[in-house]
Amino acid sequence: MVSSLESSVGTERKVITELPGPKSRAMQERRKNVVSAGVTNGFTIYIDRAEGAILVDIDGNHILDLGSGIAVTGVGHAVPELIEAVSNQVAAFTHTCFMVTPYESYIEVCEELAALTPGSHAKTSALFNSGAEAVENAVKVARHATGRQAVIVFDHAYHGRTNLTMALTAKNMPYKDGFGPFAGEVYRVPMSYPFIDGLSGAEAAARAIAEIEVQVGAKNVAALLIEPIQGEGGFIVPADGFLPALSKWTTDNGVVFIADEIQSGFGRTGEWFAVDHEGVIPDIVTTAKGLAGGMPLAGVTGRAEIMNSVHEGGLGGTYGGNPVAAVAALAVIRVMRERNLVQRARDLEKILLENLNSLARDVNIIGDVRGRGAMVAIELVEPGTKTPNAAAAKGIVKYCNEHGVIALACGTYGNVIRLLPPLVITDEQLADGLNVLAEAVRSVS
Ligand code: PLZ
Repeated sequence: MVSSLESSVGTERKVITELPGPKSRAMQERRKNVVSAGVTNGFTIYIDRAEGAILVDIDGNHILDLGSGIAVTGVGHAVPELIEAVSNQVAAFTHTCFMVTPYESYIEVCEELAALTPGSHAKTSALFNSGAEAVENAVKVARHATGRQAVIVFDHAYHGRTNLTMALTAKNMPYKDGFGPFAGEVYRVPMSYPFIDGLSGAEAAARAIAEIEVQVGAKNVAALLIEPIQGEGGFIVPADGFLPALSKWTTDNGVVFIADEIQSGFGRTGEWFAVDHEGVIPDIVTTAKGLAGGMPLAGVTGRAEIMNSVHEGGLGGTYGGNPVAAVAALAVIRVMRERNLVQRARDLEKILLENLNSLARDVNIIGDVRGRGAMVAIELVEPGTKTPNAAAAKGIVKYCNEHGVIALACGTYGNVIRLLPPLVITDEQLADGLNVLAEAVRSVS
């Protein structure tokens, strides 16, 4: 399938076949013979090209993307600056392996990560390919730096699908079931989940800390690893004060505070990083997804004395910080700055929260509306209760998909619909998407 870069996709959602269309259905049949059944698709429309917030499928349908490939294409699809940077780099060289013969763009990305991540202390970074790989390496570094082993993680956490990160991830199905044994020295404590537990941030932190001290012992803890806003677990925004209290406890106890900002970072929440909303300064930050606009790149950025405590040659990998991905990240950062997309995320928050809160007043199955920036969700419940309503979430996603809107479900109980639009989405596009979502919610109410 050859796409023409010149062809203009336009900005409007346009559904011209039933969805998935006939060509996508045929493609789905074809894949069954050769693609592992273990890899599934949220929505089996096959994509031909994309621009801004619009995906065009092989049947010619124009689909509105409210998922950004799970928070990756924050700058939108087919960004000219990114196309140019990547094309030039492909022509210059695609790979040398940074560990063999280095190049400047790797250093530039690390300079940007040092500047953008919270805190003015000296920082160094190492680059990898995927979020899971970044999290694994952050844990490796924390263990090496502290000489301790235990890692604290939270209920509802998601950190990846590799062996260590499966252990760090909370949810069994589909991530862990039958894939053990899992890595050891991982301890899970309760998250702050205001809609469910009603606790203040200080109370929820005290509860978590008490469990750590009783069941693990502070002096055994290498790292406390947390998503400042949980992603896959249900867009759970902890109560104010929870993250600062945990951060203080880690500092007091020589524990490395690792913020997994793979989903919540890179401008998504209306700050460069979600911890910035509460002035928390992590010892290590993991990044991926939005960092490179769709090219595989991940970063581990932390206090220089922690990151540099690792012996020479202790960190690396063939492709980590690949030059094509590195220049893509530099282009993304330039576009984010020039187009003021962090501020745009705040504007989107206003529209999203206003709209969804008003919808929540009209129907009886939305228990909670929450999120920051362009990372906002609704939690679906049985009417008048806090009991998860996964069937409603499923019905809503299906309705949206059939009407040409990509919306993603998440949550430990599968009852949360999350919106992660590209930050470049127009007001008109967002209004259109929210209309479809409202129809979807009403259709299952
Ligand atoms: N940490 C906070 O959100 C990836 C997972 C999709 P990788 N989330 C999307 C799926 O079902 O596999 C994620 C994340 C947080 C780590 C990761 C892992 O990042 O790039 O998928 O390895």
